Amino acid sequence: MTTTKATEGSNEMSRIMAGWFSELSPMWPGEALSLQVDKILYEGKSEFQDVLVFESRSYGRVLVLDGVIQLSERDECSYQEMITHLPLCSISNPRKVLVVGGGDGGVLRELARYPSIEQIDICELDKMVVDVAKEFFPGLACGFDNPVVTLHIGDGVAFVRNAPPGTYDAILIDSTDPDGPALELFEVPFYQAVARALRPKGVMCALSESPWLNIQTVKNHVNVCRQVFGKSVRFAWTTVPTYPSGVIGLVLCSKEQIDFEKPVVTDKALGTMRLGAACFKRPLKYYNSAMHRSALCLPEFARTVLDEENNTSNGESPMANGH
Ligand code: SPM
Repeated sequence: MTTTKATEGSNEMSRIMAGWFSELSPMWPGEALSLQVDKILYEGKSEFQDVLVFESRSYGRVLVLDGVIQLSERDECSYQEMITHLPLCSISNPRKVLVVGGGDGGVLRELARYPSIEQIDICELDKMVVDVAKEFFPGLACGFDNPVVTLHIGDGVAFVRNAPPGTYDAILIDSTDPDGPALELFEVPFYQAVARALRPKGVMCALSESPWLNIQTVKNHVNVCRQVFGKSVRFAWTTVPTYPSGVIGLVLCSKEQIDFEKPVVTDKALGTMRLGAACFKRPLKYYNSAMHRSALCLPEFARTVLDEENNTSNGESPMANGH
């Protein structure tokens, strides 16, 4: 979740007023999601960021970093399942996976559905995120109970840069937004390091931006990935009601040509979790094979901007910033 050292100050715009948390940011000017707060459970300041956990009236517990909602108990499934299963269902028998960020453990939990995985490295910058997840979000942090998981606390960019070439079948970038601390994770040198750390048929999936919020940011991100991965780059999206605009983008890349629209693992294979000695049924809540295919279909305003043939100019889309 937190991946690189903070370089800028935290977002001090978001606030709790009259019992409502409102999420304000220059990244989404003119709009703010508000959630009614039943109880503040935790407020802390780590070396890197402000950490807040509250019990909301309608979405269960909510984790906020530097004023930006990272997850709620009610809708976290759509993000964690899609960022994990879109790439993992696109390859056969993954053995080694790297998670950059992801300190809440939700992506690790989803990886526990793949019996072939024998090594998961996770590099999270902020130990406080892991500690807070273990205390307040056991339904996500259970992902750390998997004995194949090794937690590395440190800078995700440096970790990827130092990984031996050709190590991972999949790399999942579960970061904060493309602003401030996580900015490096949206730049060419980072993706070059990711490509180097992947095995030849390896896949990557990274948090991107909502096409409704800023299609220009999405276009830049996709173009950065195309500079490294060529044609094997697809933009996908999922719904997250507690993220601004209710939609979040994901970028899928592979080192060799992969047809991301045709998953090679079906949802039927993902209903069982193995966390150490424990093996139990845990049905998926959001992902299924049809959602996989539909996540790659884009609304016309986004398709025309992101399609490779239309994507060479630097002209700003009329939908930039959602206006
Ligand atoms: N494992 C869950 C971590 C969530 N990481 C992504 C957080 C993104 C939050 N902001 C979304 C707003 C749209 N830019």
